[in-house]
Amino acid sequence: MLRYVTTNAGKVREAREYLGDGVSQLDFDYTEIQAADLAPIAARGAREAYRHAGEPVLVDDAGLFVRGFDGFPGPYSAFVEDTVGVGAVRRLVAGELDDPRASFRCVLAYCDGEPFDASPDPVDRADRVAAAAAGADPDDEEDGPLPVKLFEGVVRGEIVDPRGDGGFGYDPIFEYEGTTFAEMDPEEKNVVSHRGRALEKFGEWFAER
Ligand code: ITT
Repeated sequence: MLRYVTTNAGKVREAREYLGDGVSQLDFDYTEIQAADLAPIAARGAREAYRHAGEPVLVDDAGLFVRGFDGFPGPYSAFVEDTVGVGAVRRLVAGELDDPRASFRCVLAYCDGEPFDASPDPVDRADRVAAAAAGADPDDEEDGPLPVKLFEGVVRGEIVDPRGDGGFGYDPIFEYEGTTFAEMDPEEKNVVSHRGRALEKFGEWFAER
């Protein structure tokens, strides 16, 4: 059984659309390190979740990147949603920027404790260096970083006044080709969304595995 690691039920709903019933939620709050990119956060989370669960895991780290703010809130999207809310992000963009462009990004990180070709870009280099500096043996499964495979999906759109009741998080203020994600049903959103695109890549690779 593949465990989809998240505390967010909205993510699991969308993942099931793609991966079917062979996936179940693992409600595990892994440690989110501070990083400018999602990839190292997801990779680290996948290792921690695998060590916790002992079965194949898929970690989903996502965020909203506003172009005119150099990617803010990005990896801090959950913190910003929990503190000031998505309406404040909309007001900030409307008040400070002439450019409403933004992207949603999702990185899926898979780990099952077995060796395989890691992702082309060794995003966990910093982890490996830190682990080695701390005296870990990178070849020791218990000690060093486990192999992780990453799949990324991106969708570009614009920040708008909130519309729609569906989805979750920033969906009401993210418009894609005239429709906000909150105005789409889950199937429609999955076809174009950051998560749908990452899930598609993962699904193809996992079917081969
Ligand atoms: P987990 O870490 O437990 O998976 P989370 O909701 O905290 O749950 P993230 O750390 O990936 O997830 O935070 C991403 C933030 O971006 C959070 O505020 C989400 O609500 C939001 N988000 C992620 N995917 C989204 C999507 O498809 N549509 C709208 N908002 C999304």
